[in-house]
Amino acid sequence: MKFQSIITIDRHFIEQEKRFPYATGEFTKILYNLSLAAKIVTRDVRKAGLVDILGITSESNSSGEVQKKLDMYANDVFVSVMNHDGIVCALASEENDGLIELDESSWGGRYVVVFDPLDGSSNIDANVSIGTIFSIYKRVSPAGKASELRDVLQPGYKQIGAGYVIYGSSTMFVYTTGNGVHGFTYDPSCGEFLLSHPNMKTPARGSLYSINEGNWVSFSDGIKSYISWLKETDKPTGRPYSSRYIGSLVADFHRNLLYGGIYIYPGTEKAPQGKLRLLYECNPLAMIIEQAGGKATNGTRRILDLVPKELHERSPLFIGSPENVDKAMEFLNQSPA
Ligand code: P6P
Repeated sequence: MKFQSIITIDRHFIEQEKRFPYATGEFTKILYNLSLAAKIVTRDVRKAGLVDILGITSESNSSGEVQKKLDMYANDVFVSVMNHDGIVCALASEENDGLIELDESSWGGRYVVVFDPLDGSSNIDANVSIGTIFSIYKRVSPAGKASELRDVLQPGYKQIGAGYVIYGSSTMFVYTTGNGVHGFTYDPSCGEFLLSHPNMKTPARGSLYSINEGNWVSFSDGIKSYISWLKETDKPTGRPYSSRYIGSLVADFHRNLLYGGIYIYPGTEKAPQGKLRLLYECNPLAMIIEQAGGKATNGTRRILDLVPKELHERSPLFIGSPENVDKAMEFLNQSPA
């Protein structure tokens, strides 16, 4: 029986590292630690319905969202594996108000990790796919001292790595270090992430659109015109498009990355800057989509060019196939916001 070449994620990390002649292996260790945390979280997400980690806590996070036990557990897992060998000097998470306190042994760390440990957690009890999203930067503050907020408030184009884990019908780890996007599917029988989607590319145009149309009344005229245009019948442009929105960013993003289309979370009356966070949702997915040939804007500017001012700041997000994002921008730029 002829075997496909079986490439584990660890082997892929090492092969990617060869592109950097002076690599010390520290960056690779961060990727390894992230994949280890993903294996631990996937084990507990899979049995969430069986043990008492479903349901809600009395806590809420920096955005005032009630925290699900599983997302707090996931946060602890990622923090503990990241805070292990002094390579990371600064950690920031959706679940923590400020920078996560790391001990003095981390002061020599040269890297920064920003993450959303379990996005879409409001869907946990309904067994809907959820995800982890992460970004990796080089520190900008002087080494040997405690990290500073400026280490995490970097524009997205400074990311040296980004990715997500989707806990769906199978668990996948999808990442980029600026050399294409690569997807690995978890095989629980051997406890390995195996390369299943090498060099992922999103279609130039797709016919899926993802937006919460429940917010229709607060959409700008440009967005209303664009969505209405998608619903018209026009065979040459593949319209009407299909609406697909599960309300779990990683699941909606991953499907559109593979099939083509656009995901939109615009400003609304309730959230004028949109609901999604720039640092640990928009930026990592924007790096992934650009590496896969797609685009990501906030409606006027490239997401990766935005300079964050606050840790949990939000941004409108238009992300997906390049032709779909360009068409949406045409409508937005025709009508006043
Ligand atoms: P809405 C989940 O809470 C989340 O942050 C994303 O995963 C998801 O895409 C979005 O919010 C859904 O928001 O307002 O449509 O329910």
